[in-house]
Amino acid sequence: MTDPVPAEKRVRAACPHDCPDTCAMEVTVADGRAVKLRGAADMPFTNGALCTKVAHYLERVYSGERILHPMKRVGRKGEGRFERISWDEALDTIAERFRAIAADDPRAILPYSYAGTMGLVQGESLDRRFFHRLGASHLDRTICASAGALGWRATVGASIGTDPEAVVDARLILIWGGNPVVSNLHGWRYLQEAKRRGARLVCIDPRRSETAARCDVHLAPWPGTDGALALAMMQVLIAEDLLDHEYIAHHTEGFDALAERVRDFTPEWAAPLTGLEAKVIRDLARDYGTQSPTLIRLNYGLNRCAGGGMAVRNIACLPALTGAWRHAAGGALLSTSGNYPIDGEALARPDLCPQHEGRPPRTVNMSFIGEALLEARDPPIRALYVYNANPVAVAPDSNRVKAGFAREDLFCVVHELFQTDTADYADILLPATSQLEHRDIHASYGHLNVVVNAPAIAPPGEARPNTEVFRLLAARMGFTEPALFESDEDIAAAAFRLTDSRALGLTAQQLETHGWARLNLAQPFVPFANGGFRTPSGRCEFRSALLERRGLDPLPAWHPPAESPVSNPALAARFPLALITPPARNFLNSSFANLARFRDELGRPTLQIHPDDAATRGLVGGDRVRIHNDRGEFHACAVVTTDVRPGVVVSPSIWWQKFSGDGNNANAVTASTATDMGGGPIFYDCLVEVAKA
Ligand SMILES: Nc1nc2c(c(=O)[nH]1)N[C@H]1C(S)=C(S)[C@@H](COP(=O)(O)OP(=O)(O)OC[C@H]3O[C@@H](n4cnc5c(=O)[nH]c(N)nc54)[C@H](O)[C@@H]3O)O[C@H]1N2
Ligand SMILES: Nc1nc2c(c(=O)[nH]1)N[C@H]1C(S)=C(S)[C@@H](COP(=O)(O)OP(=O)(O)OC[C@H]3O[C@@H](n4cnc5c(=O)[nH]c(N)nc54)[C@H](O)[C@@H]3O)O[C@H]1N2
Ligand SMILES: [Mo]
Repeated sequence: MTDPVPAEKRVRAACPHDCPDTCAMEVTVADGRAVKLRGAADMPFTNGALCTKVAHYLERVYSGERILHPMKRVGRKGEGRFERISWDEALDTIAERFRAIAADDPRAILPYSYAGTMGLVQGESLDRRFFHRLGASHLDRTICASAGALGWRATVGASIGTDPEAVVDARLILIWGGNPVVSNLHGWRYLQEAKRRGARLVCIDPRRSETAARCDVHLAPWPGTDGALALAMMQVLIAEDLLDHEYIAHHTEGFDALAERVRDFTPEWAAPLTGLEAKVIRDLARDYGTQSPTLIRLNYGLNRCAGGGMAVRNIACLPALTGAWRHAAGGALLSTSGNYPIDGEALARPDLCPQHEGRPPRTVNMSFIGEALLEARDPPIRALYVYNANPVAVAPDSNRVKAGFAREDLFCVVHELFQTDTADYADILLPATSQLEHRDIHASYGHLNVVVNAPAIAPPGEARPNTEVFRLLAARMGFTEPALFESDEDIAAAAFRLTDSRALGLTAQQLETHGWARLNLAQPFVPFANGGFRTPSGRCEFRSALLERRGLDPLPAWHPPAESPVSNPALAARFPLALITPPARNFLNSSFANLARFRDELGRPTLQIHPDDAATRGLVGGDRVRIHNDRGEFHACAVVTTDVRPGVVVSPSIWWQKFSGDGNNANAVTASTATDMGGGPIFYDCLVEVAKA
């Protein structure tokens, strides 16, 4: 007699999506089918709740639109017509093409991935090892946060800041370039609690976002001018001596040079640049300099502009001037990711790269994939392997991106759950697993916990995890290094450098049953109360050694937007409106945008425009409009609203082009220009004109 099969089991999971909240989840499985998914009730940050999207994750898992089998292209590139093939044929075809190209120059092969899953196993382990061993071009993963990350690192030293669970005791909170109600919902709960306890919330955002509408004060600067606002705040703090002199003396570097630098950056100077009144700027600085504790929750919205790196750097200087870092609830937070002892080299094994004389490694910037595909020489890109990403929809200047993907001589593999805009251009399309069908382990960039993900159900059809495909491909290529064949369990177990076995306070096995663990940091966690910055000097660097070494301005400075009436009047004469395209609440970048529930709810792409701007163009709400500039155009339905300031238009994103009505999305008009630091894109630094379609 065998034991009866338990009717139901509970499996611990992690939300895989690119969001600071990295929720711990629990899946209920009955007869091999996931029947329920909920936020873990025992994990304080998740607090038993999921966002509107992931609450319906099972619709994604069981969607009839999942890719179930390997396929090869039968139509034209981009047409999206495919025919089923076997895994053997798919893998043989890829290995054969890769071998032939690598015989000439393996750098002609380019992996392309971002954060379709944030898991360390499915996102940055065997994939990296495989392409390293192959000698392929490296991908610089800049598309989201590289400008801000570098501006922060230059100042503070690492992606470390205030404990997001400690913010409840702050008195004044600046929510700067972030929209947590949409993009950091669980973090918003703590900010709301602070408000309940009496904190004043100030939101700095060119539009009245879902978050701005719930704050005490909304300041709407012109996009890309946050750097000027922060400089003016510093000028006021220093001129009016609203400083913590002891903190500055012991824990900062370069104060005298900073004071000299900002002397002329008065609120009167910043007013015409930002579009805010000088008095408003001065009052904000005075509030910031006299309240305590003050918290700045800055986010990546403000780093998607030409001066995005310097803007984040300028803002990161503020809490060191006032000593706000002394308080658990004070300071500033951009990302928590630097707290995790992730063993990047063990995961990615850069030592597997072949050393060829006279053939230096090549790195390609993912944000400008259109240029790379169309213009790269020495060698040109001949093969592309896309996974965890949808570049045709999300990369800037998509007409160029599409032209690159349409190259007949490009061999393109796409590994996906769904037939995205990018998948339409694949020569070989492979079926990928969802988070419920593979193993992983996750760090977070918005809290301080590790979250594990155990497989809950069998993959549908012939879907396979990223790691499994790279193991199979490595064998087909004749590679023999054991690191290319490691199991997901072993990779997960080695993902964190746990030389101090108490770093998590739990063993790997305990973690698997418990599902999550907070990093074993000091409680309360006040990272820079006594200095201890991760910069070369160990101090908060008003004068940055890192930037100086890179030949950049070592001091805070004003880096204007690339496209604005002030910085580029000639362009603004033709395209006077600043377009920003932040995430729609129901989409996660371009993920979920294909699911009927969310697409139907949003209906179609919209463009929010101020009544004055609508009137001068003869537009009324509901009009179909054409948003255009020299790079391209897309269509949307006009929403006339005072939620946007005059001169600014907003189109919540990221739509799939094939579902947008006109075959384009907002990235048809965004620019392939790089940020001042980190080589990131400038999605929110984009001038357009709007007309009736
Ligand atoms: N629901 C949902 N959640 C998400 C995502 C999603 O697509 N959907 N995406 C995830 C990802 S990948 C990321 S990186 C984060 C992004 O989330 P956030 O870091 O919050 O960034 P954004 O949503 O890009 O922009 C936030 C706000 O900045 C404003 N903004 C635009 N330009 C400027 C500017 O120049 N200055 C200032 N001060 N504000 C500006 C926008 O209007 C927007 O309201 O969210 C994650 N969470
Ligand atoms: N105009 C405009 N453009 C933007 C932005 C914006 O605000 N405005 N935001 C930018 C930002 S912040 C970011 S981070 C990028 C995001 O860009 P991407 O990281 O490309 O994000 P997604 O569009 O969500 O595409 C991820 C894809 O990975 C797939 N995927 C998920 N899990 C797996 C898996 O396990 N295996 C495989 N093989 N595939 C998987 C999903 O189905 C999905 O199609 O977009 C950027 N583009
Ligand atoms: Mo992002």
